[in-house]
Amino acid sequence: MRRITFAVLVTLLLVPVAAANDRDGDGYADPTEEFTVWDGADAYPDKPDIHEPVVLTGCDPPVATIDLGEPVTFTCTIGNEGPVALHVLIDVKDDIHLANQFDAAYHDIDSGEVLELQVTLSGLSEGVAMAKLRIFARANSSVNHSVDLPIEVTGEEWPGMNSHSESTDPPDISFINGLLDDLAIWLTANTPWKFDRMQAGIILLIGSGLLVGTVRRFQAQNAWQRNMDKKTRDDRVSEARFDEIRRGRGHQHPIEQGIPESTECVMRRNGRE
Ligand SMILES: [Ca+2]
Repeated sequence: MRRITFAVLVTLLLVPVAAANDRDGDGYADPTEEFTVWDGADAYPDKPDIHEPVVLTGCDPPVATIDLGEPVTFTCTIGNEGPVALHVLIDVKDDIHLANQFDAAYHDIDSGEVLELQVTLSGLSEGVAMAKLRIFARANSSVNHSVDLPIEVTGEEWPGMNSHSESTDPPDISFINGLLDDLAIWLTANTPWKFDRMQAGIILLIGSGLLVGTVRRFQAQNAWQRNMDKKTRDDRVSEARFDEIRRGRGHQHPIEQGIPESTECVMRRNGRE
């Protein structure tokens, strides 16, 4: 009985080991579709002296000096040196002096493939900062590889910040503000009340609304007048036609009356004759 229990225990202990292949015998199972390097498999299944995934990294520029608000973009390459495809999580750990604009994401890197990423950070406060590009190649382990991104943030405000914001903002805003300021000054000078830019804007809005209303009314009146003119013209034409017809009938009537009269006269005349 004891021997049977021992045999069962030994078999149970050996089953998982026997199920997972370990070609180089370093204690790390060979990667399969179900159990990948990400899950903890051997990244080098044919080398007994190595099992952790190795990535080759580099970022350009190696060092950067930026002003407050100024962005810097590093071009980083992550190459998979191993014989097995890797599934990795890449993020950027920022610093108190930096604003991070890099979105962490998962990537698949084939054996021998080199991934290229753009990492953008900008200066938040003055100081010497150290951002880190981090590559996690294992699900249940700490950072597998990291690249230092040393950045010095000066106390100066980046001059490009204003030109940048000006180029992104609609340029006509300041122009309108200037106009409204002029209008406010004019209104204050020419009325008993004091006007600021906003009030001037409201007045301009109401004024333009009234102007549009007036123009529309004027256009409507014009159209109506034109129609009336046309109508009276048409009326005059038709009246004239009626007159002509009336007059025509007037002329014809005596002629029509005249003919029988004249015939009668002729007949009478004939009868008398
Ligand atoms: Ca190995």
